[in-house]
Order: sequence, then C-alpha cells, then structure tokens
Amino acid sequence: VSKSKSTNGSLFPPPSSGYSFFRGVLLSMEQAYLNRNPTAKSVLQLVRSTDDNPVYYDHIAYRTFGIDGHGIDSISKFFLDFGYTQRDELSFPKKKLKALWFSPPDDPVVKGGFGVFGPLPRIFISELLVDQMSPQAQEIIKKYVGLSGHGHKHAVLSSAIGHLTWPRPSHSEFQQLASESEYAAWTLVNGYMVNHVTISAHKLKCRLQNIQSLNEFIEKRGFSLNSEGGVLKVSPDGLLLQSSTVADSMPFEFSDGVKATVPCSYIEFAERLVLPEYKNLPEHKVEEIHRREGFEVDNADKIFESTSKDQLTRRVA
Ligand code: OOG
Ligand code: NI
Repeated sequence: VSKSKSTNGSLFPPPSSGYSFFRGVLLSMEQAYLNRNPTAKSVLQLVRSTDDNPVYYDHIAYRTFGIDGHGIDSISKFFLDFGYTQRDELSFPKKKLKALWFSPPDDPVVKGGFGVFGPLPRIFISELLVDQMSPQAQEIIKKYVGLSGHGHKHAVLSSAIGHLTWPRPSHSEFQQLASESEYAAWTLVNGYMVNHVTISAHKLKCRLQNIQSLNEFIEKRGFSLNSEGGVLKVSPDGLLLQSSTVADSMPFEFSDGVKATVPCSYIEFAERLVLPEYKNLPEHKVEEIHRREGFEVDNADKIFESTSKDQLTRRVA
C-alpha cells in the first residue's frame, strides 16, 4: 500500500490500520466538542496523563428536537448505517424527553488506540417531545427548525464541524425556552454538538478505576461535579455507577446583539460492575459483556441536570 505525505508532513491515511471513515467522523465530533469545552478537555487530559493506559469511551450523547426528521433519527441513521443496533427506549415524562441508546458493532480496535480509536462507544440520543411544549415554545422551536432547511439531513456533519444548522436565536427566544425547558434552550444554542462523552471508569488501569476515587481526584483538582441527587448516581441494581462534571458555559452573541453566557457540554464517568452470574470470573477474564449493560432512567434524569442553571450557578458560587 503506498502512502502519500500531506502538506504538513503527516501520513495520510494514518499508518494505524483501524482508521476508518467512521472513526474519522467520531474524531471530528470529539475535536469539535473538546475545542468548545475547556473543562471536558482538561479532565480528559488529566485522566489520560494519570493513567498510563488508554482511556476508552463508554458512550457519546446528543440532544435533538423531536420534530419529524430532526429528532433522534437525524443522528441515529448514521450510526445504524455503520452497524450499530437500536436498543432500549427511556422516557422522562416530567422533562418531556425520550431517549434511545444504540450498541456498537464489533470493530477491530486500533493497536494502542484510545478514545474514538478504542472499542466503539455506545450512543445515547434524546429528543424533546416538542408537541407537549407550550404554543410559544413550539413556535420558537419550529421557527429555527424551519430556518435550518435541509440541515437535519446533515446533523452528523453539523456535529463534526461544530456548527449550528439554524441561525442564532435572539436572547428573548432563548430565555423563553429556558423558562420552560433548559434542555430546549440548550439544544437551541448547541444543536447537534456532542453533549458529552463518557469515560469508562472500569477500563482505567490505575487507582482511578473505581468511580469514587475518580470523583475525588477530579474534585480535588478544582472541577465541580453535578451534585443533583448526590454526586454518584447508582442504578437500583447497584451495578451502574455514573457521575458527571457541571457543563462549561460559553459567551454567546444572540441575534439581537445581546451577549450572555450559555451552557455547553460536560464530561461523564461510568463504572459498569460485573454481573452477579460472572462474579467468580478471574479479573483478567472479565470483558465488557460480563458487565451491567444499558442505561438507567433515574441516573439519566439526574445526569441531564449537568447543564442546568442550578448546577452552573452552584459552580460559580
Ligand atoms: C443525557 C443525560 C443522560 C446517561 O448516561 O444516562 C445520560 C443528556 O444530558 O443529554 O447521559
Ligand atoms: Ni451519559
């Protein structure tokens, strides 16, 4: 195979065998996310430099407006095309949200690869049940979704380049949505941008592989964790443990010239414990399939709050 040198002197395609188009897209989404979210970037670097081993992702999450073609499907079709399988639906009636998660296909891992070059992450996509919102909120959402034209057909591209598919809203429109649903306001200004990536805690090799130590380690270094319902979110079966940072906020210039900060993205940690039926497996034989799968509504309900005003203002205080 002949390799050509690009103008900056690096080889293209990169010499690692597992560099596929699909992983290239994930890499662009990850870069767009890390470039906008200094906390996520620092936390990831901190964990990477502390653990001498590769850091892997448990899942990547997105938010959408649940309007024909603009909701979960707009992102999920890309993953389904590349071999993902649709799994369970989760519903959050109080927040007027629903979510679906998708499990990855088997894909050879790039030797020494980490992040998006490690084992492929699960995908978690939620959507706002727009028809349950007030007429005023629906009008704003439909206005921007309409202005995006065919943008929803390119949701993945929008996420990868980190650019909204609709024009920026006015400050009052943002406020109106925020008063009804912080999720709606977040989605209006962040669009298809990655909402978070999740570090797989049980795959870390050092002392941080226990999520409690990871939480302590992160807090000691001055980062705030989402405290909604307690920092550590535990599933009823006790086997899925999750925590997350408070989202970064960013200065944003609204269409009417108002400048204000808006919530962006956060980073999450997840520890999946070994299922009871495999508890006697020797540690070196334990694989991901022996651990707790899926997501948990009550955990997720609290993780959503990572971008809430309550959590963000707590952080500044
Ligand atoms: C998703 C919150 C839920 C999880 O892992 O349960 C979640 C969001 O904030 O959009 O990430
Ligand atoms: Ni998550």
